[in-house]
Amino acid sequence: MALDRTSIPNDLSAFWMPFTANRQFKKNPRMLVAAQDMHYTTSDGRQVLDGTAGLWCCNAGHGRPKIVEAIAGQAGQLDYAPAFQMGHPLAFELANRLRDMAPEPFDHVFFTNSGSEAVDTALKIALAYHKARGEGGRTRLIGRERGYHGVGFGGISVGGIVNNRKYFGTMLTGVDHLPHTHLPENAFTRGQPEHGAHLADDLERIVALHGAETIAAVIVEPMAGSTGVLLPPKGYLEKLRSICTKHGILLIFDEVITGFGRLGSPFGADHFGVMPDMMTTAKGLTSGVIPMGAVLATGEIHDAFMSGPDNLIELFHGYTYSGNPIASAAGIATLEIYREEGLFQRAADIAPYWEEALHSLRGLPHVIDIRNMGLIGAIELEPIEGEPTKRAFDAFLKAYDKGLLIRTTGDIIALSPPLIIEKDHIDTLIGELAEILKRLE
Ligand code: PXG
Repeated sequence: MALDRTSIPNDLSAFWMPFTANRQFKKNPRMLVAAQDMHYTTSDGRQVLDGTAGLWCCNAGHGRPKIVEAIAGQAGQLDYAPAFQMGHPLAFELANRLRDMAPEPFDHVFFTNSGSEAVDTALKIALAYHKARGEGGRTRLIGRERGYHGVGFGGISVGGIVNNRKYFGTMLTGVDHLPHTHLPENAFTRGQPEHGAHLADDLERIVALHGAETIAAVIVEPMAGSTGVLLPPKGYLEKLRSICTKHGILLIFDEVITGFGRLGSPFGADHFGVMPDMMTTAKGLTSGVIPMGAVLATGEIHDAFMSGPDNLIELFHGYTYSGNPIASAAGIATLEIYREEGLFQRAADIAPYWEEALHSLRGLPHVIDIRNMGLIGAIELEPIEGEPTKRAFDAFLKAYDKGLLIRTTGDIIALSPPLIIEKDHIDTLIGELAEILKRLE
């Protein structure tokens, strides 16, 4: 008989929950026990509309039979194969499909298990790439204020979110940060804001300060998600690209959120028409079903490692689960769903409706900014004086009670629904949210 896993366990103490107010949660837990398409089911039997694709990851929606069958079939066929000095066909297959989906210069794929690992991998490849080319003096890494690049030491070092950094010592040394791109004059912009391309020029200041020959890479999210949806001003990414090229610095786009259709294109690089040298991905790669990440690199980067005797390992890096068979099966099935259902185009097609709906919240109490791009939206609320984050978190709790899953960061409500969302889901999500905002203290 199947175990009943739908009731709340009677002891919640052992699980130390990530990025969670553990004591508050355990007093009043919010438990999800099932999911299908656009909805979660809670332990008390309620349907909750998924306004966030889980954590920005379930781009194909939930409970997709093709992915479920691929995982189950692969678990029975080949559950695990050693990742080092051994191979299995599905990892190669998935790498090929990613190469085919990615913009042209990206023809090599390094698998990881998460976005954090993808970021650390890309930073390490950048350092080793320069060393392989005889420019081992390029050791500095440049991130950006308010950037989120996961929680590994590399990621928090180049990241720019103070609470993710300040408890954890000195992190990597030799890191500098660009200013973030969030300017008050861009409030209520639809899509890319007008003002702020000049903020990329700060890279020239950093180069002048340290010397280009000491800088390995710049890493940015093409659109910063986790920190509250900060959009790149028009011309900004182009400037970063040209300054990096001018000084021989690698440009890494962290596409963990912007990859796999979130902006209506395969990657943010396609959407913005700016090509970095590496892209980090995760989340939507398997529609969140199985942990997996990947770094996509250009041939130029890959080939720089391919010298010396054939029997030497070229890159001393990898994970036990790099290209895991079950994750690979999930990834292949996910990419097939995206292609068969045209989900990236679908996101692009519904984006104008999404934009209109979001901006209809303008003028409601406490709303100080609304931002959107692709199937992403952010509603920024005026913080309660002396109690930052409380107002948005109250909205989150009220939304959950009303059957909506939203996400908050600071006093910003972030929305990123599965790409299968229909117009009536948008009406429900935004309509209910409007009612909540009207009654918020
Ligand atoms: N880079 C970016 C741009 C991300 O958004 C990571 C790296 C790290 O990925 P992993 O798989 O190691 O978590 C992320 C993750 C949120 C939220 O609600 C965002 C993330 C994770 C959890 C919550 O904003 N982004």
